[in-house]
Amino acid sequence: MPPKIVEETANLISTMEIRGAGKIGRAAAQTLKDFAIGYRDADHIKFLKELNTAKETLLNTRPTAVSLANALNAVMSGVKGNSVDEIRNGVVNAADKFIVQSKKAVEKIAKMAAAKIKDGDSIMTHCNSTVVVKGIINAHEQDKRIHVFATETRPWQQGFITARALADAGVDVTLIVDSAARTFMTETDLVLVGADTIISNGTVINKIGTSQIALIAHENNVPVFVCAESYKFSKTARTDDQVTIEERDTSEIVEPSKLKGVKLRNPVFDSTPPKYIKAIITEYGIISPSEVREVITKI
Ligand code: RUB
Repeated sequence: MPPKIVEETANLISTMEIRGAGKIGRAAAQTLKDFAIGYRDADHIKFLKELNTAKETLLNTRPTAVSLANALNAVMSGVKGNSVDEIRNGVVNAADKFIVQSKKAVEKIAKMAAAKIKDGDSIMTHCNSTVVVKGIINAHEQDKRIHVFATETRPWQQGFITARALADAGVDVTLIVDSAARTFMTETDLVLVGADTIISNGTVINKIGTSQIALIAHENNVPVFVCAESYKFSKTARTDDQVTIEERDTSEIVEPSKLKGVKLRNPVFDSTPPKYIKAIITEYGIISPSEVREVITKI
């Protein structure tokens, strides 16, 4: 049985109260740290076993964002020594390091994304990405006159979170339904989206519908920029079929009794091929999708 604190975070991630690839990674790292701090037994072998169970419990919450696995592995890489104290210190230090670096990366990428936005630009974004929202707000704070199309993002409506955050910051934002993306792409100068997982061939896995938006952007010669911290890069997946696309309960789409006899599917992420992506903005700089492989070997 995983400890209560781990079960609680796992539950918050599964039910999407904690959501978004970066936040999921940081919450998981923080939880392993809190578990280690609160551990009271003196048996270090038992501690290691329980740490691994905690890690697996957190890992099994959502399958698509590699940021979760990368965050947990970063924390577990701090495990060394033959006593509970040594192991605890290692976990705490590694978790702190991951969280600090992750937040720094978000700030750095947001600055670079803001620099891509010109005065007068109209931006389209999909879902809710912390780093994208920060980048847009940065550009607005630089007194650039900008406008944002935020897609609703069915079925969870994360676009509402994006639109609310931008409006609260004073950004001129219009919420549109997902199927209006093509209609408004003709008024869009650039697309900014986040990522859950980036694989070595430059494919970006993000919220379902991202690939349609990227395709429409491509048709209209509108550049698509993906904002992604390096812990969203997968060191193992070589093709997109090696990444599990999460399928959530279909009751998120419609109350099942309303459509008796109708099959429903609810995949919540999709893959955007590299040819539809202008560049990926990372804390190490702005790279083309073809450079992902090289960056992965360095991180
Ligand atoms: C969120 C989503 C976001 C990425 C990036 O999906 O697809 O675009 O996770 O977010 P969900 P961030 O709501 O299903 O978790 O930039 O905040 O890491």
